[in-house]
Amino acid sequence: MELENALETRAKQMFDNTLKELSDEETYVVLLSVVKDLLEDKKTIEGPRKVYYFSAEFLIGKLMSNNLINLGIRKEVKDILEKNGHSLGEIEEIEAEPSLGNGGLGRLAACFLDSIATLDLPGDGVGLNYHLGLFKQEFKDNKQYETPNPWIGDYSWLIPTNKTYTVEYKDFCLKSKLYDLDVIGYKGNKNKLHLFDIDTVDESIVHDGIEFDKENILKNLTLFLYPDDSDEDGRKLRIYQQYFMVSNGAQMIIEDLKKKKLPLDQMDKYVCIQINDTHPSMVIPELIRLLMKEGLTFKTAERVVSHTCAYTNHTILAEALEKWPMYYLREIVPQLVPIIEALDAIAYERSDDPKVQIIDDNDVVHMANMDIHFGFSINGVAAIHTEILKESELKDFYELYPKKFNNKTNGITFRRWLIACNEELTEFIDSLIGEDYKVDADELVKLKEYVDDVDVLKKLLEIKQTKKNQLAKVLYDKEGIKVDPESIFDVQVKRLHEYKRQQMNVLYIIYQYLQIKAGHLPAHPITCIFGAKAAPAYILAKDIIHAILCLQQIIDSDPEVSPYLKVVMVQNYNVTYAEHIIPAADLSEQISLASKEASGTSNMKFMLNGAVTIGTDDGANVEIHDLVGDKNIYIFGIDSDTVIEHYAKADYDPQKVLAADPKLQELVDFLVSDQMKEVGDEVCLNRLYQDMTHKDWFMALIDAKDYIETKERAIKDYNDRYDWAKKMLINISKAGYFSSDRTIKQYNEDIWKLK
Ligand code: 26Q
Repeated sequence: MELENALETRAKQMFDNTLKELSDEETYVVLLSVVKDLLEDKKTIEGPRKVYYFSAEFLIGKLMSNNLINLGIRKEVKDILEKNGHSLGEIEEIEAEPSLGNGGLGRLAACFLDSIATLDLPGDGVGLNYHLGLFKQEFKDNKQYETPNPWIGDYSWLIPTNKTYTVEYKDFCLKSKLYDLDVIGYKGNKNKLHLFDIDTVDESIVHDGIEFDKENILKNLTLFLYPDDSDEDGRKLRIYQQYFMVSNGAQMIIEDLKKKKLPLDQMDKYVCIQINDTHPSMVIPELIRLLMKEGLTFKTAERVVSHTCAYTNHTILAEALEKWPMYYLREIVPQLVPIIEALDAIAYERSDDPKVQIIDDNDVVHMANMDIHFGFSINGVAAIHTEILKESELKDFYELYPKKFNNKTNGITFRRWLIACNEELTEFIDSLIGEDYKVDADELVKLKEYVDDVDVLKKLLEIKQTKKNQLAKVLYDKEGIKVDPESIFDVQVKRLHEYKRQQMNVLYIIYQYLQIKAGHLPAHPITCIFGAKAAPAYILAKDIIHAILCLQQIIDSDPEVSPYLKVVMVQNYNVTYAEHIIPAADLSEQISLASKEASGTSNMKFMLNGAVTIGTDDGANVEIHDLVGDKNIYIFGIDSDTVIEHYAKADYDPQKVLAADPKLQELVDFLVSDQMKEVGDEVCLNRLYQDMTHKDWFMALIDAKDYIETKERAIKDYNDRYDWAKKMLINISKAGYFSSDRTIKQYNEDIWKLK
């Protein structure tokens, strides 16, 4: 009643109307305003020690549904709205998604904030308030085009604060403005996500898609998430952004300690900074610099910062490890240069091995190296990933600092990835094992008791069908595409990258297409669903998107094939889309080249929603495999040791693989067939063909045969519906391990030690 009154009163105040009479947009604004007030009233989590999660990305997604769930009022709000002629689902649609991240790393940061608050740990996020999130993707002529993706309208969750700091660059100073977002724990108290911004950002400088003047820092500093780093101005802007984030964050932390009259030379007792990949690494020299300004000696400042900062590594791809030429830093943040040089000298004293230097012989700064020398913890994000770091990529560091290395297998928040996106499954699980699993995810193992219960299995299949029907509607509404909800939904959604091997999935589709043309129908009709954005300057990734879209068109216009095979690549895959797609998936494609996917997190989301994984023994797939056993996952491909050996010996040659397998050659040749060229761009298709047949750096061809055979087996198995439902149930029951609550407990026990 209280809530209903609050909504009515706000409707009157804001729109001089009753809830019933409001438009959906107005209803959203009223609800937003009331929920923000409820959040404001929540207690802030406090404690003797606090973690600050520094990250260039927080891919938070829409917030309404999540906030309602965590406040424990979703059902009540839904009922009130319904009574007044509104649907909560439709109201939630109105919110613009803040796409403040590229993919896994940014989404992980968002899941972590949810779990930190849920576990009642004091911990805030520190990042940037990008005005335009990751570009919006549109398809035209079977190609990707990028347009701006604004999310901050007249009404948003952002809370303007009076906090402001001065950030110094070589030639000018910028005054920051801090916006906060409340992060509420599940039925608990709150922390904050601090997003720094400047007042002078000018969205009107964007033209021709997402082009803009990269040199005008005053107008562009927080304009975009990660501007293109394919040219020098883009890379420099990245440094401006990163320094802005870390300097503001560091100043805020010091100000807070001073306000509480805590000794700065013991900062490590009160504060822990988790550095999310190398993007915030400049926080190390910046904190040292600021502490020295406060009167600490370099030695004391270096010691205290080294005990405050911890680093998470998310990749072993060499090209993604940030290295900045010293001359960039001299040009942008010269005040950090003497500090980095002093740190480099200390590192050199500890080891003169060139592989562990901070500044290399070419005067380039290796950010990860600085983190490892001057952080107290370094962690990988899945067991196999951490082992690879220790045994190969960061071996020399591991020998130097064995105790600093630890693993923290990633996790996902069940509040968003089950409770919010799959109400049907949530209610069913509640009815079987109660609600304790929502705060203790391991409780999900209790579902195993039902593995032979035909009624339970039947209901699981029914729920999956419901989610597939819902997705079919979304695909029709958003893309104008009709899919058969009775077909297998085979889903690969993730950033487009060669190592993730969407191109291998393409070969499977070609295989299936040719099979059907030859009169061999698949064991069950299949809908291959893709969602992926390619970095604007990543040519080959765009070529792969092009190939997928061409195949989509060819298959769609072929009545002989389309009843059995369908390809759908959705436009602008984002968190909101994921929330529709993942609950509807039957097969989860996790097919990276073994050793290359640090963890993956969508694999966990699919599993939790009852999809069965087809994948390589890579990243967290390895742990999923261990948990569910061979019968409940489809593993294929060469293992990570073999991959690492091929790279070491440089002996992989796609031509050899093709020469030994004429059928595979036929599939690859289809990429440049007349049929493809009729609907596609010859240049793009030839380029992809050349790369796959002469380079294939991520060895798609080596695994293609095994992949195709394994997928055929999965599709056959799907027809034994009860046996498949058992696999679904086992996957769900074992997903508890992948709750980010577990991950955060481990971060806290081993690294942060907050309480
Ligand atoms: C680096 C230099 C210059 C420009 C951009 C970048 C850059 C930007 C984004 C480098 C990396 C990223 C993002 C990486 C990422 O999302 N990694 C994923 O992290 C997930 C969470 O740990 C893992 O599950 C995935 O396996 C990993 O790919």
